[in-house]
Parts: sequence; C-alpha cells; structure tokens
Amino acid sequence: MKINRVSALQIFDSRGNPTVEAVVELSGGQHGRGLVPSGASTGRHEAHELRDGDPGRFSGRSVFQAVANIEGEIARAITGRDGIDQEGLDQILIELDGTPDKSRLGANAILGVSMAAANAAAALRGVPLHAALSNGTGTLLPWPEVQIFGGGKHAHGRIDVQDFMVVPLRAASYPEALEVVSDVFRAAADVMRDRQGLAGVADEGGYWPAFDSNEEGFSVLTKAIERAGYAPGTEVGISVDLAASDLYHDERYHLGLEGRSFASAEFAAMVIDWVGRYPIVSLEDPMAEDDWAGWQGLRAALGHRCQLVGDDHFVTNLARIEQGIRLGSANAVLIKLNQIGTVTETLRAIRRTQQAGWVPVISARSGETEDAFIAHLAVATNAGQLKVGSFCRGERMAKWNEGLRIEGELGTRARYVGAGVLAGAGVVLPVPG
Ligand code: 2PG
Ligand code: MG
Repeated sequence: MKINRVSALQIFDSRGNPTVEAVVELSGGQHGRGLVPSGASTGRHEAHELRDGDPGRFSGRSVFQAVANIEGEIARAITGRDGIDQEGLDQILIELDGTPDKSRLGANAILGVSMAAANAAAALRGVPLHAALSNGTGTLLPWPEVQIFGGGKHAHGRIDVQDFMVVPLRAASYPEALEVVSDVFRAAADVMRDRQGLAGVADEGGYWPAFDSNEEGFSVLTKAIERAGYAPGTEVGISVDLAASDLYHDERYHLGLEGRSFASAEFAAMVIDWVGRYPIVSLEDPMAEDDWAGWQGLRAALGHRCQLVGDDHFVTNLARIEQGIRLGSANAVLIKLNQIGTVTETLRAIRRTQQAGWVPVISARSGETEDAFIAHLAVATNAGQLKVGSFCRGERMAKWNEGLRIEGELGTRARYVGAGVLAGAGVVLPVPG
C-alpha cells in the first residue's frame, strides 16, 4: 500500500514547548500519527532536535522548519513509496538527511514521520501497533519504573539526583505492579506533607522535594515505601537516574546541593556506598556519558547485584552500545526513540542489547506527549521494562494505561516477569523478591 500524503503540525509537549506531530496517510485511506517527545537532560551524542532559534517565537523553540521539512522535502521523497516497508522508509529518510546526527532535516522531523508510518502500517493491517511491530511475537508486559521525586534539570537543580524511582519486586502482574507503585506514590505525598518538604512538581510529575542532601532522597523514599505497607528491598526497590553527565564539568562530579565535588573514583565510591545502604536495584547514568573507565569500574563493582543503565552514555546509538558491550561498561540500555531518530534504528538498538544478554529499558522523555507509542514498543520487543516518569499527569498515564489495554487485549498470552528480566543480564538482586 502506497503513501498518499504526508503532513505535519507544530503541537505542544507536556512542558508547553513546541514539538512535531506528523501524519502519514496511505492510499487506502488509513493513516497514522507520530508525536515527538523532547528531552531536557540530553546526552551530547544524541541525534539533533531541529528548533528554529528565533528568539521572537517561543524563545527560539518553535519547530516550524522541521514541520516544513516534513511537508516539503520528506513528503516529496516518500509519497508513492510502500508504506509498509518500515526499514526501507527509514533508510530513505536517513539518506535524504545525509548527516550522521540527522541535523539537516531534524531528528524530530524524521522521527515523527517514522512513527507515523509505523502507526499507518498497523492501521492498514487492522492490528494494534505492538502486534504490527512484532508480527505478533510481543507478549511481555513491562516492569514499571516510576518516579517519586524529581530533581536535576527537571526541577531547576534543587536536588542533584534527577530521578528517584521505585520498582515493585513481588507483584505478579502488570496491573498489580501499577497498584504497588500507585500506593507508594500516594504514601510519598503523605510523607512530604508531614515533613513540609514539598517544593513543587518536577517535569515528569514526581514531587520536587526540599531536601538538605541527595541521600535524604533515599531515606525518605525508603520511608514512603514502608508507609505504603511494603518492605523496602524485598517488596519494593529503588531505582535511580543520576543523570551524572549533568553533574560533570571541569573533570569532576559536582553535587551542588551539598557543595561537594568528586574525582571519578570518589564519585563511584559514594554511589557504591549508597547501594550498600539503601535498597537500590537499578542505577541509570551513574557516571558521565564519556567516563568509560568510570563506567567499567562501577560495572565491575556492582554489575552482579544492580542494573546499570546507560542513557546519555549510549543514546540509543548502535555504535556506542557496541563499544559498551566490548568494554563491559554497563548491563542495560535506556531506549529513547528521539535519541536516534527512526523506529528501525531504535528496534536495532533493542535487538543488539538483547543479543548481548543485556536488558533494554524503554523510556519516555521529560517533555512528553499524549502518544503511547512506547508502551507498544515495550511489549512488541519483549523489552520487559518501561520508564515513563511519575504516576500522575495525562502524558505519563497515557503510557501506563495503554499497557493495561494491551494486557487486556493479549488476554492469556500476556506475560509478566517483573524484576525477573534482570536475571538474563546476570543481575542477582541482594534480597530476591
Ligand atoms: C532521562 C529522561 C527521563 P530527559 O534522563 O532519563 O527521565 O530525561 O528526557 O530530560 O533526558
Ligand atoms: Mg536518564
């Protein structure tokens, strides 16, 4: 079935910033939409998000050029092409752009079209997106990773650590897992009210805490887990995204809240100490993106008992993932469509991660939309993990809720292994759930 029409629109993300929506229409009348998210704590090696830079419009953040690129050059290149051949289409887009980081047409323009084409193909086949992406082989519902406190660039740096998250360790199904995290999210609100420690809401919906140290985040989160009636470390674990690239400058790691700075090995020692004293089961970007030696050291120290996820470190980029596998720098890869810019390259990054015996974590961005594409991507690839931010706000709940719909639709084919996904990567949690 041929592509009949390609169009685009400037819409707004969950921060109210402009972003791209693309629509691909097939000659049979079916159409698909792709809404592009946007990060704040972005990695240096990500694909390029094209913004207009006109200070007079949305402080330079408008995406009219990306929209024009879709409706002009991209539309001309793919109209009349086979709308079902995702790999072929994505290859045309990559070659049309011609730059290694998709900076000419914009990764946001390219990704919008790539996602829209995937949705159009699913509509044509009359199946849900996850089934279209996987030819029906995706059946694993994700282990949810849910933000309770937000910091870093998502909360004006009020606390250095970016995401304090929880993961259910004993839930037997995806709906049960959501019930557990929702309990902890509400209990954390009570704890924060009692402490009068609420400073606002961070970009992904988590509480923006007024803490005196980063470590206080771990102790208060542990209390919130207990207050919700769960045992920390056996029933609910802590997952943390340090987004350490944002803490690293002048060759040192800085904790601004505490007025302290560290050499790489000292910073790693502090992280290892945290893991020894709090029920932390997953660490994302614990070291800066290009501190390969720091990553290797941490993996040697913690890789057997903790998931070590590279986000800015890998940027969903196959070449960087290959290097990580070669050097043994992590055991998990955060997957964000807009870090690389096409559905096909994202699927390849996931596949390579799985082939290496590592685990992919499908992730939203801090600037999100109502699009639930990533819930389908998680199930389609049997990735087994999904990180969407907190347990509130429409753009976050759209993904969690879509997982519930997919589970219902899969019926008895639906699988859930929760923290069991880590076993494949050789991670044995200190106190198994
Ligand atoms: C991250 C994401 C989501 P951003 O660092 O993992 O928490 O943030 O989209 O700002 O990169
Ligand atoms: Mg991250």
